[in-house]
Amino acid sequence: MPMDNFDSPFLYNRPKIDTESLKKAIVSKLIFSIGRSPQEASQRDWLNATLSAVRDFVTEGWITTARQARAEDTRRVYYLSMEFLIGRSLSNAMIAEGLYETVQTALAELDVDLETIIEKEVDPGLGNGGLGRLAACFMDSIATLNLPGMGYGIRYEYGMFRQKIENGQQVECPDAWLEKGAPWEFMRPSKKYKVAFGGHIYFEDKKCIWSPQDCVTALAYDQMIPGYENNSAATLRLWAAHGGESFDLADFNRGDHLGAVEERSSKKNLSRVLYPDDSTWNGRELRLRQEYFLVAASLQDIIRRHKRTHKTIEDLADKVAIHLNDTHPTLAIPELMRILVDEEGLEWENAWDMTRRIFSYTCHTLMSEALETWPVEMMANILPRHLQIIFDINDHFLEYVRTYITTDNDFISRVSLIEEGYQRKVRMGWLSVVGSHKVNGVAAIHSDLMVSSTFADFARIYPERFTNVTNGITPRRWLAVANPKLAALFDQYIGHQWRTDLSQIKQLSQFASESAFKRAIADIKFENKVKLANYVKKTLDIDLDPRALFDVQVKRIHEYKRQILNVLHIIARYQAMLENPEKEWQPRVFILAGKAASAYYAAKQTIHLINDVANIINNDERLKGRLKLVFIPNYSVSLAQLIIPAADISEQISLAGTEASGTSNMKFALNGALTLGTLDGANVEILDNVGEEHIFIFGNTVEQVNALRQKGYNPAEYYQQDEQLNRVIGALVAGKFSPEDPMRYTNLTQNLQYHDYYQSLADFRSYVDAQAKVDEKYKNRDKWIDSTIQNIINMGFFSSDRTIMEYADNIWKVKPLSTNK
Ligand code: 26Q
Repeated sequence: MPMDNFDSPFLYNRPKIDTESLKKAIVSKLIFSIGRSPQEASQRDWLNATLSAVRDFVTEGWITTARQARAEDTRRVYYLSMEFLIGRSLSNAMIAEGLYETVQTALAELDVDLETIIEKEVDPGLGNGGLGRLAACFMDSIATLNLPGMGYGIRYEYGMFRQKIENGQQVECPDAWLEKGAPWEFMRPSKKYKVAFGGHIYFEDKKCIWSPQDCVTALAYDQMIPGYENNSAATLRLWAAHGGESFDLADFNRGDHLGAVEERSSKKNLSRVLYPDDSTWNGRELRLRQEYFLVAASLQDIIRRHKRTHKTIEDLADKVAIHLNDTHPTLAIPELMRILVDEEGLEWENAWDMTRRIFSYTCHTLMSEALETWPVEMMANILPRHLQIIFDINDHFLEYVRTYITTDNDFISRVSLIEEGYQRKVRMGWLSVVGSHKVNGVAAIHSDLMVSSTFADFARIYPERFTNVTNGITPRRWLAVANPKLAALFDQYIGHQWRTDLSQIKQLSQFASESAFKRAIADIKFENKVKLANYVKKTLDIDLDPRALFDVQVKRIHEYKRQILNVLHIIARYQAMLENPEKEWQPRVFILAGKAASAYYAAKQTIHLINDVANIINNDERLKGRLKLVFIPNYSVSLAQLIIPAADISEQISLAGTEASGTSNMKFALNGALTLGTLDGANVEILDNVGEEHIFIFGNTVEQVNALRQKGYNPAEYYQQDEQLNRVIGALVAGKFSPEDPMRYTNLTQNLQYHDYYQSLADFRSYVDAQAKVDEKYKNRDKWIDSTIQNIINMGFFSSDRTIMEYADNIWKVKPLSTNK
């Protein structure tokens, strides 16, 4: 490897900095970068000075990593995602650089409390939920494994809305996360690309020419993603739209939130706001423009980088792998074809072969309403050349299908990239499958269902293309950062190798029956519960008893995730307690959190109901504090880091066959909560790993769900036959939880009684029974802790390092760079 003439005094065998030097570094940042004296500095000034000092440590490794990747010239992977939910940077970076204690001491000597300033850092909400957080865990693993890879996304000016609860209801506030400055990012004024839209196409000889109408500039902002103690860092490059010339944005009145954001400024642009939808697809024109914006800027950047070191574009597919995080960046497929054919002059066949070798695609859903399709007419207006290319891809594809598979016209119209009908639509999922060499689901059951349902026809055409890569989570953020005491305990027992090789956590099994170890685990859980209880007291003025069982469901609010089932059980428990107040009830705290898409009425009603029920329960003195319900507003990565380590029970109760994987289920288990869940998504693999004594599984299986649907599911049968359920529904129908507005939940109850698409009532009985088993088990705290430990030590498989190595080996074919010590 050629040696760079980059001699930093820190570069090799970098000495850990001492407290005095770090103090000087922070104060110097405070004075010279922030422009404040220590006497005048606010907590935020200290935060920014500290961030800036810590950032310097990451930067050196980052620069070397980039140089090394260039020098080694191996194949690289580019992860394209409309969302990256990276969370706060400071703690994670300090831990990655081995600086935590030194910074803490240095600040303490300056009379600054590290914990206080950590809480002041903004948490960039550049994602909706699971998919965005997965992308962030992947970046962390790419950095830690020293893989030649990079992420591309959008630097939304407004991330996911901030959720407030007013009168029990969700209120959306714009998330102006950049207003406080973004001290972690690097603006790259030299990395600018034009992105064109609209206009028309015409042919000159056989060559297609696109004459666009509008143009916007994409400007790069880089975020460093530090690897764990490896003197290396990956790049997450986010594009911001700049000076959008003459942009006529589509109407933006999708609920108050988006409207409010739009009105705040006249400088409309493409990277203004993240669409706050997950799971349901929303065909807004601006969203299509955003998707193309990401794709066009990223591909120009990738190709520029390639050309800088290679004479020809012909070997692009040997050097570049591009991963599509769901179909959101799938326009990259026709965009690459356009570049190769129109701009580079390659033959169609050659270009198509390269394209397919370059792309791979992950599907994150099973629900048909989540599949992206764009009206042909809309695409013709915004991306006429891409539409033309998609038609051409379709022609070649259908010709192939006709030649190789004897089939009927029905099959052809099912697999066509264009959905026919009153309004013709481009099917982005189909395009992703056809244009990629590998397609994966995100948990074993999901990948199986994918090939038997959503992509069944394609699995016949391309059986070798489909595969599974079960999701994972980074143990750095989700154990070391989120639960430092537990992490320290593990370090003490088995060393700190588990941080980069989570399978080592299994070694704790030798201490699993030692009483000192067990007590330490229980004590740490208790401390985490106290911490959460303090937060709830401070922000919501509700008293929680940390000795109670903490039962937690935190995730986006969606009918398929069945927060309603959770509420039905809480009401049933409430009624049972009132009926039999003298019984020895296990004290319980139910905690829920999550955002509802702005236009999703049923999800918003669910939030309202949770708060109404909480109000009644929390103020009912007959319960003597043995039952509490709290909805914690504004769920985010940083709140997850507070809530998850405090949980005893992890609610993963989606209808079987609807949750592709779930990832919070893994975070909870790693932090010692026991899963109460259905046989859905990654719960199935968690069951396989922890064993059935250490998990509470209930509810219908996918097969039973389908059978029920087939025979005609009738929710009435369930509540008529189940007295307890009948009373719960009865109370809701009678408006018992909203006495001032008894009709408030009429829609919700009617829906449950007559439709109940997600079969909550069918699973109610087994859910309530499973909840009784939870109480029973919690009585024997010793056995409970045994199960807690079994959950933790069997989470090795769920590290995103394992996930990323599977992608690297089987899909991307990229290898780690030689180490950067
Ligand atoms: C698409 C088009 C227009 C507007 C919005 C969207 C959109 C945005 C986000 C559609 C879907 C999403 C997010 C989906 C998501 O988070 N899926 C989750 O992915 C996780 C990681 O694989 C899984 O664990 C979850 O099961 C899955 O629900």
